[in-house]
Amino acid sequence: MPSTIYVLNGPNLNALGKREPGIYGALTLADIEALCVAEGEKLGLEIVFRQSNHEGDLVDWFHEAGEKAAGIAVNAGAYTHTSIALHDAAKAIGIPVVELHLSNVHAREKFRHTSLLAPAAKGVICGFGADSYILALNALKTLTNQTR
Ligand code: DHK
Repeated sequence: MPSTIYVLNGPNLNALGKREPGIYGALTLADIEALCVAEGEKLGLEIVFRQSNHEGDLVDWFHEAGEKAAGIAVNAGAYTHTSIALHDAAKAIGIPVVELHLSNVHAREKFRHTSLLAPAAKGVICGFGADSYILALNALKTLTNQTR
């Protein structure tokens, strides 16, 4: 049975493609979902791909993934920098969380240099555009081979 990985996306990522393409790239979130599903097929991972602009949805999906999945790849958008609730949710579940970003947040505004989620994550990938998602899935493949 393939392991299930939740790929979760936070606020404003529904606008990818038209949102600051010089920073976030030309691909839409649907394009990125298709790339993730294709990579999942290669890796033997079933991908559950979701986006919400609401913090509580993301918290609920962390808990759902904790019951149903082997790991989470999450681009929490701006909630990365503000959300104690997502930090606590990542700590409340027993599966690895990989934080990811399209842009290199460390080369941008200072307020993006802090992640409240990162201390609760297994690791962080940023700066590789849509490839950040692919790298996160590969990291989770390795991590979940080590766990379930
Ligand atoms: C996406 C966002 O929406 C920002 O709030 C983060 C991240 C960076 C990204 O690069 O994917 O600061």
